[in-house]
Amino acid sequence: MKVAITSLALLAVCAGQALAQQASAGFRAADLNDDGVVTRAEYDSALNEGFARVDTDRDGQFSLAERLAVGGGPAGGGAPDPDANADGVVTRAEYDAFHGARFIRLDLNRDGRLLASESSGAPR
Ligand SMILES: [Ca+2]
Ligand SMILES: [Ca+2]
Ligand SMILES: [Ca+2]
Repeated sequence: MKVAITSLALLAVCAGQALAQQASAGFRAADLNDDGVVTRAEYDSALNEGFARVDTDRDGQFSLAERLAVGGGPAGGGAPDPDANADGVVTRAEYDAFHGARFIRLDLNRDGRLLASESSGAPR
């Protein structure tokens, strides 16, 4: 009986870890120095990286084609969309405003840093 309880507990712990790992893949990518905290500087550098990854023609904005190429594009169903003026193009200003607001939303205790427990992801 004791064995059964132990393995159940173990199972629960493993499931919890799997969930945490799943949720924090983006977080770990943004946490450059691996200290379990994503500072605003680390977040911004992840933003730059993310922007460069999508902006393949390097014109400083995401065209609809560029967004679709990375599986993005206009968000449906009321999901948050960085394209604030809905013209199909995400400018760097729209991108920064969107993710800046996201950082503030994720930073639950308002200390300017994201903890793994606060964040479920890095900038997209
Ligand atoms: Ca860090
Ligand atoms: Ca572009
Ligand atoms: Ca726009």
